[in-house]
Formats: sequence, C-alpha cells, structure tokens
Amino acid sequence: MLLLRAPLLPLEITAELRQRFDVRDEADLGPDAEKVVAVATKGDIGLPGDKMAGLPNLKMIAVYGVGFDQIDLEQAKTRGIAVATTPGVLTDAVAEHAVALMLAAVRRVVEGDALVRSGAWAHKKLDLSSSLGGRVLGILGYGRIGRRIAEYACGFGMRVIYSDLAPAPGEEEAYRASPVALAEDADVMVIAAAGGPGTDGLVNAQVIHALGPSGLLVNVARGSIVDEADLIKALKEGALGGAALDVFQDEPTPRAEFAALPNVVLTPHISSATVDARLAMGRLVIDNLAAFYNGQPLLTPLDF
Ligand code: 8YV
Repeated sequence: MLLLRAPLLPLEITAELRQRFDVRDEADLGPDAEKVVAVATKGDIGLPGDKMAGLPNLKMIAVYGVGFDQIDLEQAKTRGIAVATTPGVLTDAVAEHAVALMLAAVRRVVEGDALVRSGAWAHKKLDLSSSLGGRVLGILGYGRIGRRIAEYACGFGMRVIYSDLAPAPGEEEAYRASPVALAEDADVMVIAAAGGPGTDGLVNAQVIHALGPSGLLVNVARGSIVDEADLIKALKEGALGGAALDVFQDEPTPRAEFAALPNVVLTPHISSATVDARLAMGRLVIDNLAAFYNGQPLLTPLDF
C-alpha cells in the first residue's frame, strides 16, 4: 500500500498514482498502517519521526520536491528506508521565482500595483526604484538552484558571489567563507540552501545587519534558515532595506507582522509551482515508486 500524504498537482499526477498503485490517503488510513510500504509526500511536509514510527513496514519515501528537512532521516537510515527526491526538474522554476522576487522588490512592482488599483496614482508617485544591474548578488547555498540563479542574475549584469560549505572548483574568488562575509559584500542576498539542523537560524541579526539598510534578503529555500524575529526587527528599524520571501517558519500562517511591513514582498511557497516543474516532479515521483515496486534501483535516491 502507498500512503499519500497530500494530493500532488497537477491532479493528473494524483490520478495516475491512484490508477497505478494501491493508494490510501493519509486521512483514511485507519487501522491499515501495517500495510503501508511506501509513502508519497511533499518537500514541505516530509514525513516526521512520529508518523514514520507509525508505519512499521515502510520501505520507501518518495518526495515531490528536493527538501528533506521534514523527514526523520536518522530513523529512515536506522530502519533502512530509502528516500527519493526530485532534483533537477524544479531548478529552473525555483531560480525564476528568486529572480521574480528580486525584481518585484527592487522595482517596487507590488507597491506600484497597489497604487494603480487603489486610484492613488492620481495624487501620489512611487519613490524611485533601484536596478539589479551592477549590484552584487550573494547566493547562500551554491547547489543546482543557487547556480541557476547565478546564471540568470548575470543576464541582468549582476556580479555574483556565493557561500557554501566549500568553494566551487574554479570559482574560488567569488567564494565567501561565511554568511556574514557574504552579506558584507552583497547588495542582494538570496537563500538557496537546504533546510535542516545545519542551517537552522543561519541568517541571524549579524548577517542581516551586514546586508544593511539598502540590502535585500530573498528566501526561496526554507523559513527555518532565517531568524524571523531578527528579520522583522531589522525591517521595522530600517537596519535592512527589504525582504522578498517565498518561505516562512510557520506555513501556511506566517507571523502576522510580515503582512504589516511595507518593505516586504510575500509569496505562498510557490517557487516550484509551475505546471512544467510540477508535472516533471510528479512524473519523477511516479517513476521512483514504479522502480521501487519493481525491485529496481531508484532513479533519484537521496544519499544520506
Ligand atoms: C515544493 C519544496 O513546494 O522542493 C521542495 O522541497 O519545498 C517545493 O518544491 C513542495 O515540495 C511541494 O509542496
């Protein structure tokens, strides 16, 4: 039996799952937990330890997404449970959204939209905006998505620097050894790192202050990476210029203070939510599950 933690979009993916596998929705599991051998889940909800512990015969977790911070990997490892994610197929979509957020924030797109809609344009003008061209982009987390954001940003004439656990071969000059060093040299900082204990609260007051009053913080990764109390304080006090956020510590009900801030752009965790990306993610979930049920190697196993 395959336990489906949440429907996967587009709905044709969920329909194919139901047609090809013995699917049970989480809400309807009842006393059948012992029959579950595989779980299909999403990056943002994963499979926490207590849920995993309730599935004694689980052998495989298929994630629709690249995040595994919500999966109890320690338990999975101990129990020999395989995990597959969907790397590669959402890279472009997430990088595009990071650029959309950067542009929306620096070019005052959301403020401008509100001005036109409200009719206030007749008696009020927007402040001048800034350009991305010529500014320095600092990418925190230089994996597939971070690198694609770097490529796109070059098209706007931005200079790119990055921080990760180690410098990328051939790109040593652009490397900064810590988030603070990155923020000190960047005008815009985009977070594209994996969530989890290794990055929890990494972007704190020190990093935010290093980015500074004209700096912009963009997050398309995980809310857990940012200390939100520090971020809100800095945005209120003008210690940080602005933020453009697709992810939050509390989803889908982020801290109410965000909505009251004028210098933020907020989206509801939609970086990978294009039809193309989601179809490809769903296809990879299905193909990984098919490989598992056929006793074949998973296509995109997580190495943990
Ligand atoms: C998706 C994600 O929004 O890849 C991830 O880890 O968080 C996103 O791509 C999510 O998996 C779908 O809910």
